[in-house]
Amino acid sequence: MITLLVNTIGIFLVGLIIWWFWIYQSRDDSTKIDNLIEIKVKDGVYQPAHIETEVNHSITLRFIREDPSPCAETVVFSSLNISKQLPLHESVDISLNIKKPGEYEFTCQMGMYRGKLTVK
Ligand SMILES: [Cu+2]
Repeated sequence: MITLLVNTIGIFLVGLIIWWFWIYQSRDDSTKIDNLIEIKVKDGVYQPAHIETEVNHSITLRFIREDPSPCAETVVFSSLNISKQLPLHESVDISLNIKKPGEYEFTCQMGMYRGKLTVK
């Protein structure tokens, strides 16, 4: 009877530790970044390809490249002078806070992948 009780408490504590360190903490991490937008780089398109934000507003674009072709390996925001390598299946964050309204295109280095960030 006591063994059963000890085992039950043990399992409960293990569950609590797992919840605290993995589930609870990981949820906390994702809320630290405001306005996180995940963009998949796949099948010749950015998904989503059109993102809207406001001036003086911080956003983070998280690029996840799932296309192994070399075409997809760089994302370029030419009007912002940003160019980033995208390793396959890894996420790459680009944080932006744009001061001027307008349309900012982002493409791969050959311009086959195309996306647009609209800042209002
Ligand atoms: Cu390309």
